[in-house]
Amino acid sequence: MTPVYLSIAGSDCSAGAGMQADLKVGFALGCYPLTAVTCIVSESPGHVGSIVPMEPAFVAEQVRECLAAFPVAAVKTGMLYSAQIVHAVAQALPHELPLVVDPVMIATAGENLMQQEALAAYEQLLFPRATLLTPNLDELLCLLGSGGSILSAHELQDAARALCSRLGCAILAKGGHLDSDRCTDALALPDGRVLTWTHPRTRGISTHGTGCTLSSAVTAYLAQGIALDQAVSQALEYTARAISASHRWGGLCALDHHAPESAAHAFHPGKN
Ligand code: PXL
Repeated sequence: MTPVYLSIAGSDCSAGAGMQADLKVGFALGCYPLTAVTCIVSESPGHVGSIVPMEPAFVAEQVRECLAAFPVAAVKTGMLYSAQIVHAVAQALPHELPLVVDPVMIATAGENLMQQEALAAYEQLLFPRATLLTPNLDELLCLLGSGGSILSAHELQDAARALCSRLGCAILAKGGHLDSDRCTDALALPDGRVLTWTHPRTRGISTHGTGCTLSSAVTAYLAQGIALDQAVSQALEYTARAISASHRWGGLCALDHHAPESAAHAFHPGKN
């Protein structure tokens, strides 16, 4: 049976991030991705216009509707925006499903995607239930509340370990914003292990939606029954492929989630 997962996320009309990224990843990885929409964002790469949040009760209604009708095997949260939406989601979610929380706070372009008060609600209601949190550098510093900086892969690992022991859930600290030629990502696990992956940086492109793509890919692999460390490893590979195959629209960039072979199949169906 096709694995099903539920993404609770915002809509990005430019189809790079948010639920549009979740849909692309889910179908590319052979899953059926359901989407409960939290906000509608008018944006394009490098620019966020307006954010229209949904009624919290309506977000919860979408979640319950999906859970009642489909065999959901894993859940991901993306942009939740407000404390009220975090509350509504926490109430609607069952405790037993694997839960990936992408703590979306700030867009790559710099705009706030979360209201300040939502942080306390996340800490109280969602982090204690998360299987995995996927903060980028800024989010990691904010969650640690240390006001410091993370400058090296080593510091990234220490920060991931510190947040993991504080929250008791696995932390995938994304080092994509570190200033170096190679990117390191660190996974701190509650059993004390810290795993790292290092890969060369893809230069010359400025993507949007990589965080959503990565957290969605981890959720898709978890929905397929793959163990967390393997799910993260495969999701990092998938995201690196999507970045290197991204569409370039003049100065803009959108991730491509189709392997070259599947594009060829789509264009030449008679030849196979
Ligand atoms: O990449 C973070 C993100 C998440 N969700 C939505 C977004 C963005 C970034 O722009 O629009 C809906």
